Amino acid sequence: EPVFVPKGDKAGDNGFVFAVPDTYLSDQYRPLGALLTTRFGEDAEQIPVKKISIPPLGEILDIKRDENFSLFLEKHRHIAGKLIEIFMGMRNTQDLLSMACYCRDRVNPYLFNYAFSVALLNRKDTKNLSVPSFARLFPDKYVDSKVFTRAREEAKIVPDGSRAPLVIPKDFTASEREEEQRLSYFREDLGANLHHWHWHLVYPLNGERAIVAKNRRGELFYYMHQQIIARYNFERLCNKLKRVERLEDFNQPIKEAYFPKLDSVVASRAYPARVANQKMQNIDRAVDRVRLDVDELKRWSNRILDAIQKGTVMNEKGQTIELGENDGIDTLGNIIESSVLSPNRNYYGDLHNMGHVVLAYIHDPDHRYLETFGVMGDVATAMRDPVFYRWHAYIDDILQQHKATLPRYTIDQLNYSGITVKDVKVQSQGSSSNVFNTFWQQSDVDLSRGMDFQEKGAVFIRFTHLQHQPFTYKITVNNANPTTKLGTCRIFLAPKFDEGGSTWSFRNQRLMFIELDKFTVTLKQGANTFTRASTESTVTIPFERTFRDLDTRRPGANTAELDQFNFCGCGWPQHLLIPKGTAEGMAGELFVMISNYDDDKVDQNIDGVCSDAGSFCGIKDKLYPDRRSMGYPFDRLPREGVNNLQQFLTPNMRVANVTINFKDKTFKPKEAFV
Ligand code: CUO
Repeated sequence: EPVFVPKGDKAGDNGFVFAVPDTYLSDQYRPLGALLTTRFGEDAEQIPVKKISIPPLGEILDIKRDENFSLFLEKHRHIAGKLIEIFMGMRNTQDLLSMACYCRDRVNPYLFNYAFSVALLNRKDTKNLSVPSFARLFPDKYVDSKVFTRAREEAKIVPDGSRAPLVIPKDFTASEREEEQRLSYFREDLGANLHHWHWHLVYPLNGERAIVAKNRRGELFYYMHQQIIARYNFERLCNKLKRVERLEDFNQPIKEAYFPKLDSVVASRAYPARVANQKMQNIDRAVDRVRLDVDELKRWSNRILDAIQKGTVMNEKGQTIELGENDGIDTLGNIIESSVLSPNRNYYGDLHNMGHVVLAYIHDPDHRYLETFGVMGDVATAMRDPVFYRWHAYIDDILQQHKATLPRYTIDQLNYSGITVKDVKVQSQGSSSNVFNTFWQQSDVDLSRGMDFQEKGAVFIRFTHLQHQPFTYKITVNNANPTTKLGTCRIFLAPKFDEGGSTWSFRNQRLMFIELDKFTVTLKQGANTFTRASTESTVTIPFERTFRDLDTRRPGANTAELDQFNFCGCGWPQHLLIPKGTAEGMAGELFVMISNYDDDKVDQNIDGVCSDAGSFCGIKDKLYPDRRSMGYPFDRLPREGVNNLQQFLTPNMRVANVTINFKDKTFKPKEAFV
């Protein structure tokens, strides 16, 4: 018999003892009963919940409801792991719902949302449910805090249906005097930050081994973040800035500052700023159970670099594990990040996570000002801060040192006998061949669900973000073999020149290639021409999914159509597929390769959901969909005698010269580029 959430908990029938709550959140407001009804609306849906016995929450409650929550803090990670285990352990969805209701009322909201989302994504009985967009639940992590006052005003005065979208200016965190501000459209992009949050949700650090130990997760940590750095560097060159400098010297002042202008609704505090020229400092914060000397980060780095030199790591039992040609990067990714899969966290430490923590507490390392962490402390907001890229460039450099020890690809490992790429073209409508067109576009997102106010209905926020005109690739391939062959078409893009206007050495340019797409092709004997739309990319998720729920609350919205986009939020946003380019036209090199499918294929059926951003996110509940090392063929140093891209090419590869034209014009929502 379903009843509402239990009141006055007592010993349960399966031996668990309830944590007896003093109050329910809603009980405090019971004297205001009538008001409560209006607040939630008389037509609010009431969901029956089964009465069950549940384990005590214990230390899970150590993170207070009004604290900020960080996956980079060991204490928070550990607690999140516990809560995930509880949600995963519920016998059926009814019990899960009861548990969720019970926790929702007691547990820190970010922690609850994170752990519950991980469980929904990983439980067999819920994995086809959609996880609500994080930006809609916690818009405070994505939107200039000023907008909330305006939103409340708008909602109070204007009836639902007639409200105008609230426009957020494109540049709200700094003026043009700060050159780093040229990259704010990338760092503060809603879709990029949502992708990053979602990636870490799909690949948690703690929790049941089955959830953490996803296929090649350490390698994907390396590759997905390497690609973010490559994309960031590409954008920097578009904006006449040098590639990001890795944060290597931990005693040097950090010249870039960041002032987030975000308020945490849960913590009722502004996210602290990071002023210019601060240095990393030793952390000693009892409240967060974290104490760490900056020197410790260097010690961990040196041990990892030492292991890379030796080609082996040592596990906790003192045994030696080889860093193999194919799986060494996976082990190292888990060591550096670090996840519970690290073979020796005691020795190799927690380098990447603790770097985030030290940078996130740089303004109050010993808690004397009772301040919480800055944006670097949270995967939902970290990409906003310029120092994120400096830190990750440092992490990537270590992983690249491992890649530099690997055998170089031989011509045989690169070539596909009998296959020649004859021609590569990009076509954007209305432009000559090999031109990408970029511009500013506005999009509306309804964020009212994450806002706590009485008024019903939607309040739309209007963002301005980079966008490109959709385009198609047209690729001609000759198959001189006597039979039909299968190949994997791999498409990458890099700037043609470095920041000084010179052509690249292969060693440097290989790190600049951003993956655009990867798909299987069937090659009959002789000439084959195939086309592929930019929207089909296997690194991105569709525009509608980043900005999903866009129209669901507007009259006449096609909710069925939007529902199909509601599954998987992990994936680079389609609107950032192509870097900004320049007004005068930025020269790029589009690289296309057809590799031998026999060496690429992974035998599995990937029909179904969540396969469209496989390159960055893997495929839900499946093996990573490409057997090659991630980043192939650019993940290693070149063979002897190759100094530039042309020398690297084998007949199954081809490079097209392309131009990225940026038009400094802002188009209205859904308005097409003309
Ligand atoms: Cu994604 Cu540092 O790993 O943020």
